[in-house]
Amino acid sequence: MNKGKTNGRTGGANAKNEPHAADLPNSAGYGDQNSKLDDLSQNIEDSGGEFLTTNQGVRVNDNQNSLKAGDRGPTLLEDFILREKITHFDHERIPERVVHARGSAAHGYFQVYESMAQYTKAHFLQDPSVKTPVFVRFSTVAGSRGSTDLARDVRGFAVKFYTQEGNYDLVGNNIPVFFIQDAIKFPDLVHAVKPEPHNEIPQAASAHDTFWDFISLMPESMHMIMWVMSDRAIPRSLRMMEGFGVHTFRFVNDRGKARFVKFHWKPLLGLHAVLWDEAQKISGKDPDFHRRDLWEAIENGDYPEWELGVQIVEEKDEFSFDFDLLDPTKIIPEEIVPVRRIGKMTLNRNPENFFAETEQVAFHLGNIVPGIDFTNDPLLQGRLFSYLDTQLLRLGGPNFHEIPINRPVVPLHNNQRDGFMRQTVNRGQTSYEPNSLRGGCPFQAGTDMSGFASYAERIDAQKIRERSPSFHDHFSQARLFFQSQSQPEQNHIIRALRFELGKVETVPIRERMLFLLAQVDKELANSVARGLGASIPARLEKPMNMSVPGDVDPKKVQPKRAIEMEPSPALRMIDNPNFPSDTIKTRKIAFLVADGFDDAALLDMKQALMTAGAVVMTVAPHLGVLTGINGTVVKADFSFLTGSSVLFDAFYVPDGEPSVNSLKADPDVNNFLIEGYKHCKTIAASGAGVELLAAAGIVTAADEISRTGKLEFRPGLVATRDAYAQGFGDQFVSAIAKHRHWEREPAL
Ligand code: HDE
Repeated sequence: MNKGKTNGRTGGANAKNEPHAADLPNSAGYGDQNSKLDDLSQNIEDSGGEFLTTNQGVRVNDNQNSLKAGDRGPTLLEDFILREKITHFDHERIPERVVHARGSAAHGYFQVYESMAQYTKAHFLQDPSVKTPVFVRFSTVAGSRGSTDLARDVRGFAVKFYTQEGNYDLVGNNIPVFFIQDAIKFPDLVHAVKPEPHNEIPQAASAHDTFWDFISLMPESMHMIMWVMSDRAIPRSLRMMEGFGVHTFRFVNDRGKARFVKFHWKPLLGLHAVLWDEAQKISGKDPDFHRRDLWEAIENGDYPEWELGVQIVEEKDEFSFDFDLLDPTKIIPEEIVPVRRIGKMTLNRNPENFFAETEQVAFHLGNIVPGIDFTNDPLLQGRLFSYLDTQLLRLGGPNFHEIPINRPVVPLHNNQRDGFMRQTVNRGQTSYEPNSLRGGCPFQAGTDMSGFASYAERIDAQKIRERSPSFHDHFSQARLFFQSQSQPEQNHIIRALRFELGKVETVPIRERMLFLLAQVDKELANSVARGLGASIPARLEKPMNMSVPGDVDPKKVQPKRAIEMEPSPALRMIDNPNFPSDTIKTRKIAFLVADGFDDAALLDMKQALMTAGAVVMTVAPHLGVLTGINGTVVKADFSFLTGSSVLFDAFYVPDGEPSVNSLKADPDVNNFLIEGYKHCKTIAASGAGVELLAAAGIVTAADEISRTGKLEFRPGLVATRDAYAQGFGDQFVSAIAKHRHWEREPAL
């Protein structure tokens, strides 16, 4: 139904004849997420129970045939219904984002735990009873709109807070540092990583010559490279990754006192990743894996949650670190400045319409509210220009703030007018300030009326194009990251580098990379070199024709002073002390079944897993329904054709001879289990189900003899010939909670 209204709130200026500055922070009705839903719903049209019309409201009487001269004659130009429909269709697409094109989003709300007034006057960080609506868009960076979710890539993590002081956008990533230190290098970085321009290959992948050519000449990218080669770049779920504001920002309190702040999002489901082999297979089996996972979790009521963390640094401590707070290739290790968790964000509603919301949402680092401010990080400063600029093109003009998803929940009053697609009907004679004809409206707001005033930082400098020497150490934190990883995670980084550089065809690029990796960690470089069948060059060979020495000057590559830091457990994903390691909530468990399963063996285990919060799905030789020996009927969620081992976290084969015998006859079932085993996932079987694991070579006769009554034969292999063994379900749950059993992974 078309509610027949548009733009209820944007037209704040026309809704009341005499808007007043005092209207602005008016809280009534705006403080919870439902108000944002109401706001959006004014534009919702769901075509339910209505006649089909043209865009002019004329009812269409035949939507099957164009207007022709006779039933076999030519189509007539007069057919305005056909022309309108085809013209609209021809113009349906807008340009995709130049980066972060592939995205998935959800609505939710944020609540602060306790007032942060001591640090910031930002209204949404004052009162724990206020629910601030948010819209969050996750994305990959390099791929096009239709590319796979499972690319090895940074994930965008952009949050729009619809606060009562206007929109605040925290436009971050799932990695706390960036490739480059200065915005002027961003177009080069993006051109290097995108498909190569001559043949548009490869899509959504960094494993190609131009990316590594650029990186091998940009030592400042080395810390970020460690992160993107780690499992952080292939998350199990968007719900299981951290978010970071990356830059250092400022908090400013109502007395004007400023402090530096770094923002973190900590997922309550913990940090989890898939293996690279899985990622590549998922890209074929379900390229929408992350999008589907987020959508389904919200539909199931498993609302994803993150805590907002802050690291606060007093201004007087600006220079007390071994790195520069303004350098976006550096973190502040949590062991030096702890992360304080100050509030929680819950995502609880899927978008109504992908295009209207996820595609048209426009985030901008410059959308900021009083109490938060920028710093002079040169990457941040460049971003401040880019977002509005790109959105003018992508969203077709200067009025995209009127699109429902971008509209603030507070009224807007200003003298900006007209432009393509202007929706607001501004009333009155004046569109300038100062004016007397409208009593001076709209007024400037004093800082005591939530007027934004920039932090008055003192600047006294020469105008130069230079990089501060305090930005020159490119390796200490790269090393800190690598050395803070668990053994399996280090192995994954090495394998990722072998894979990526193995796809590089130009040998000198590989060699330059090996040289840079050797500055990070000798063993890392040696191990990558072994995989490439190459050796580490003694010096960095600069290409002959290189015109810009700058940071790629080999002399600068050697750090003046290597800073040694204690490993930081907060940087790893496995056994990271900041996250729970005992939950299997929302993990997907596949039950491998056919007709003739043992009813109780299936139902009891299902109950145990669901009680622990997991999602149980059946995979069977055919779709439709399956019947147990005692008549229980269950639906087959997948067949072995539509499902795949890489889409699940763990597997269970219940007892029931007829069921197990039909599974044994299908070679796809073997592959399914062997692949799951190879990916170090938990596998369980009861009664005759153990036979299936034996047939796949996963359980051996020796295993059975040596286990002496234990339910877990080997890490992550939980099996019992007794279909109803005591504690079987609990054992399976605790094995799944380990996420993966890395002991099974082959050595490098
Ligand atoms: Fe972005 N970035 N970026 N970026 N960025 C965009 O804005 C840009 C950077 C980030 O879901 C674009 O509307 C420059 C860092 C996210 O819609 C564009 C520089 C971080 C998103 C742009 C950076 C980000 C974007 C493309 C270097 C993490 C997706 C479309 C100076 C802190 C937001 C658009 C969404 C999107 C420019 C670097 C995060 C072109 C110039 C660092 C999450 O404006």
